[in-house]
Amino acid sequence: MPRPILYSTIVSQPCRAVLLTADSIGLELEVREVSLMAQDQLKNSFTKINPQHTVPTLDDNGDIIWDSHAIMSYLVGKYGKNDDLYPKDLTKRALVDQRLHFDSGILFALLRQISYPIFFDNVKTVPEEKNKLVKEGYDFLNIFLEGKKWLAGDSYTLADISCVTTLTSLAVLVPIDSYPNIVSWVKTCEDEIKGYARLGAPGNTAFHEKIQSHLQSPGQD
Ligand SMILES: N[C@@H](CCC(=O)N[C@@H](CS)C(=O)NCC(=O)O)C(=O)O
Repeated sequence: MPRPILYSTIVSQPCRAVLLTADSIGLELEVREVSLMAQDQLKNSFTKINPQHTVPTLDDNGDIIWDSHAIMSYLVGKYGKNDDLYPKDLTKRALVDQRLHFDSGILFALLRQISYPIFFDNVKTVPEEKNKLVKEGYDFLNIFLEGKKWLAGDSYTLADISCVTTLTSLAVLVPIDSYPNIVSWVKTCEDEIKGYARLGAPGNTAFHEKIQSHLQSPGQD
C-alpha cells in the first residue's frame, strides 16, 4: 500500500495538527508542499481534488479527505493501534468532538478572520470586535481546563492537538498571559505531545515571524 499523501504547509495550523496526529500513531505520510503565498492551492491540479482549496488535504489511495478534523479522526480510526487519541466510547468521543468543533468554529475561524486581512489586505491591527471574541474563546478554554491536565480525558487526544496548534498561533495576535490554565496546558502540550518540538514548534515560529513582519511593514497608503 502506498503511503497516504498529505498536501500541506508547515505554517498552517490545521496541517501541523494532522502531522502531529500521524506522528502520534506512528504513521508515515508522503507530504507534498503547497505554498499558500504562491497560491498553489488555487491551481487546477489542486482544486480538482479539493474545490474548497484548503490545506490540509489527504489523498489516501485515491480517497480524498479535507478539513484537518475529519482527516485526524479518519487517520486514527484507520491507522491507529488504539483509540487513545479519539476514543470509541461515545461519551468520551462526544467530548473530544465538542472540543474539535470549538477549534473549528471558534478558535481557528477567528485566527483565519484576523490573519488573512493582515497577510493579504495590508491590515495592521486586530479589530476590537475580533479581539473581544478571541478573549471570550480564551475564557471558555480556560474554564474547560480548570483542574484538568488535558482538554478531554486523562491523556492527550485530538482535542489537545487541534486546539493547541491553533491557540499557539492565535497567541501572537491576542496574548494568553492572563489565562493561567491555558498557559500551563500549552506548556504540557509542548512537553508531552509526541513530535511537538519537531512538527509543531517550528511551523508556529514561522507563522509568528511571518505575521509580525506583515504587522511591522510600512502601510501602502
Ligand atoms: N477548517 C479547515 C481549515 C483549513 C484552512 O482554512 N486552511 C488554510 C491554511 S491554514 C488554507 O488552506 N487556506 C487557503 C485557502 O483557503 O485558499 C481545516 O481544519 O482543515
